[in-house]
Amino acid sequence: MSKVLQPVLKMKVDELFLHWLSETPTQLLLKDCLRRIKNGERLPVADGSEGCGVAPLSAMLHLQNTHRLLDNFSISSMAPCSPPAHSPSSLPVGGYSSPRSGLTPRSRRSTAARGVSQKKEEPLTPTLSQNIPKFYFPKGCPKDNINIDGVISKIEEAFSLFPNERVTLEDMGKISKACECPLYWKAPLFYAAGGDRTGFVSVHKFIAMWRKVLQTCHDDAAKFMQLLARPGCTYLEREDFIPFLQDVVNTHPHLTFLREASEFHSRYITTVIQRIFYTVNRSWSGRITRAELRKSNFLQNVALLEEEDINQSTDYFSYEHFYVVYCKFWELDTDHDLYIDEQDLSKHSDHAISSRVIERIFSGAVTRGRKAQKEGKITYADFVWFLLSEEDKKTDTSIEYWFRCMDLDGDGVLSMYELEYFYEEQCQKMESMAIEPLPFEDCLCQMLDLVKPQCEGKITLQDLKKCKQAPLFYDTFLNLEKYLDHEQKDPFSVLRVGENEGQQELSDWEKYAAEEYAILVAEEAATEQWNDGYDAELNALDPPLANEKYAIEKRPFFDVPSHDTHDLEEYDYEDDFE
Ligand SMILES: [Ca+2]
Ligand SMILES: [Ca+2]
Repeated sequence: MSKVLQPVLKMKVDELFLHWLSETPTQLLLKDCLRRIKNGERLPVADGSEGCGVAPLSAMLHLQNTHRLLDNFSISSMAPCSPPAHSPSSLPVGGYSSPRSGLTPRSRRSTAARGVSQKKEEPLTPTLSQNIPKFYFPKGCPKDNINIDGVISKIEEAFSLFPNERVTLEDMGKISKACECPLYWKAPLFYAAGGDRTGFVSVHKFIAMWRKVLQTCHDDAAKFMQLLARPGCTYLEREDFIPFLQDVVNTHPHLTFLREASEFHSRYITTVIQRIFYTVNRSWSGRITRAELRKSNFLQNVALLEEEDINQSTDYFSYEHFYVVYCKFWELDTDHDLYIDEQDLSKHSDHAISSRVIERIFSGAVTRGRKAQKEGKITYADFVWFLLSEEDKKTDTSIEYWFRCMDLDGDGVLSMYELEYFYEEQCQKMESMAIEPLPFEDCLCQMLDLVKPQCEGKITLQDLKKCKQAPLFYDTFLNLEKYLDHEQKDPFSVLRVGENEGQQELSDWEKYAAEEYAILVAEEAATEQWNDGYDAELNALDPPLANEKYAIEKRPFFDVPSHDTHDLEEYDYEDDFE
């Protein structure tokens, strides 16, 4: 067939050449070349050769480009341009047609018409189509030197050490290591091989599962996703992390004290899951993609779990951070039903936060996309997002969080009207404290100076991320206490902080959590001491009364008033995720 089409191709080439010749830039170029030749000048040539060869050369280049263009249209009729595809999904499907459908229309039309469309499908030499290397690897770029059989035989060896070559979750760590995975991949590996149904995994089942993973997934993000995601899913939802995190709670050496307090497992797990989504799920979709996982530091943190103190994982796993978040919530949630309303939240940080922005939080500005909530209430999970955003306004998620709150009409721009609306409340508060507030116009000038929006008078999310002054900006409108703190500071101190950025400084969140944790621990110690003395006295008088008093005074974590125990048992993870 290609022979039959040969003359047609030549015609096309001639046609394109003529077209090229008739173009104004070509004619100018040729005229210029002619002038140079007449004047005896040298001609600039790309490949180092000289002389009047330039015109034919560029003509050739032009033709080559044409070939490439055509090539893009007919690529599917050629041998696959990528390495033998490991999965059909490795290239986007939409842009290409199957070889058959590529040929059919041509054979039908070939006798009828001889237009451009006919020749578009002219099969080009495979070498040309193979010039486009595969560049899209959703499951990681395959490595040539991986010896799957070698890896498998190591795993078989590990299994052979167990009776009947069956391994329970308890011993799964050894298999995880044989797979060259971080230790805490053990539960995901166990469940992915069906271990939850039988209580163990057999060597055959496991190897069948792992071989498939190795063949289709070529980096850690792809493998982890494959293990955790539900079948056929290309993203991770909050619930997908539960078995993995429950195993961390059950087996991590730094969480032994948490193991005994099983009613708090779900709180810790909820906190970690919210922190994972807060940091990793940059799209706010509630679905972590492979690309998001790959870009984040989450898997490095998982790998470090077996080496470091769990509190070193300040982005996700820190127990101390969990303790701070949970205690802060407990203080606000006075009836301990795990929901808080506007009034509860306004008590945070001694009413420092503007009631107008709290109203926005409850309007769904930053909780949309999650399940419908109780009327006028937010959950503990929502509070995790609030506290992280409130105490560290430098992170991207926090900047987005407050932007959503302040962008009343949701047009992606903070208008002067929106800024004034929030500033008004700050002014009222200051006046009630006998502080003379800066007039809005002056404040606005300061803020525009600070943020330097690209488009005059319109502050966008991008502007706020770029200016590195988001904390000062947001606190001016949303948190009076912090705003007044900023005001008292030497204005150059902000700049000096910026200068040291190269060094690993604690984040605002890490500083806050460390301070609060120290305070909570000190309070706890004081309470215990007080209780000990008080108990001794009361015990002598009236034991039941003493016990009652004790129950009220104790810290929330290890002592939950008994009437709550029932609620906690009923309370499943689902509620936390709303
Ligand atoms: Ca409540
Ligand atoms: Ca707006």
